[in-house]
Amino acid sequence: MNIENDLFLRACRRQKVERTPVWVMRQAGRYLPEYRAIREKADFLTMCKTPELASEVTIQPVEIIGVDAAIIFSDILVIPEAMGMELEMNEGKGPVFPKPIRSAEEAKGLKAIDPYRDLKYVMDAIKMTKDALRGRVPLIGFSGSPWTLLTYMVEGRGSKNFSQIKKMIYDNPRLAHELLDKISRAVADYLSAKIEAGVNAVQIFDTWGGILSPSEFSEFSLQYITKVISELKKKDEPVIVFAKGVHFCLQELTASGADVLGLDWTMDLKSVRDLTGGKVALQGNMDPCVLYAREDVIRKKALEVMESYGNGTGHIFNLGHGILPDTDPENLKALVKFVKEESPRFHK
Ligand code: 1CP
Repeated sequence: MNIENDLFLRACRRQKVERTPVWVMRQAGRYLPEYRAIREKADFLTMCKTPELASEVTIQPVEIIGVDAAIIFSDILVIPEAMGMELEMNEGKGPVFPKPIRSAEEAKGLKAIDPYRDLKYVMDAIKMTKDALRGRVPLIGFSGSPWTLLTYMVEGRGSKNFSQIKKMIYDNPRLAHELLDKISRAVADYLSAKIEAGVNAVQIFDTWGGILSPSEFSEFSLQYITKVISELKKKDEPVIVFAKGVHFCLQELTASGADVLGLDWTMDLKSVRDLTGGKVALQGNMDPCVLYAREDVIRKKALEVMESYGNGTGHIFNLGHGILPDTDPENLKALVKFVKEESPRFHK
């Protein structure tokens, strides 16, 4: 099916665009009253597993905010669940694996996944969403990186100092590598199935890459991201890698096979553009907290991001991490409108 507004896909491929495309990470979520209305009636995992609900909240930001891409509603933690780990989504406390994996014994129960069977609900949600979008904008599929998934599987929940996963990489690196290998297989199969089901691009979230030193990042995260990308069955759909806090490894990430690097707000787009030599497109990178400010501040900061990238294609406007749940949707609307109005002059 032809896509009516394909600015996002053209920018990913560094082809000419009339203006800078814009979407935001976590755009389908709690900051939207329309999302909360559905979430009141169903718990989070039920929403993920009910294609009608997942599809409805995926489309909300396209219709309400006017973003240039949709991202399928789900979570990165559905993979460990499909591999056999019990997952609880506790109200207010976030996701928890009550039986984290910290030893070879505990790792034995992890299964290889068949995404068409174990994550069929995601594929069904993608197909339903593609139908409902009727080609208005592209649909993005995503996964956690093997490293970020392992972090949750070992810690059992969000963490402050990541002591359990770090203990594993120093005390039993062989086990960490065995697990990362297994997870990489699952991620590659899962993303390949999502592409087959109809997503137009995929994003790999390496939220916790930045807790590692440069050499450990190469060994425990980058290596496996590269493996996943090389094992995708279809190669036409752009691959975005968002690795938070890895300013030390951007050139190496450029060689991972990614088409686009997602950047957090601690990096300067111009420097990264120079460093990566136009080999990849860049996505980002306004601090999500700017959306707490008045509209004139939001405009000023958004303009700084666009000016920092400069002229020409290859920039996808986004935040430097997910939008926060207490953001006023009106402020996001104003941001998206501003990027649409202001960006054509960077593409003359
Ligand atoms: O109560 C609720 O409604 C649940 C809140 C919520 C939502 C809306 C969670 C639990 N996950 C999601 C959706 C989600 N998660 C999307 C939706 C698509 C979109 O609109 O972008 C995506 C892409 C994710 C990805 C995700 N989940 C990441 C990577 C991105 C990031 O923000 O760094 C991570 C780390 C998770 C784990 C997770 N799931 C949920 C929470 C609260 C967390 C963070 C846990 C923690 O570290 O404490």
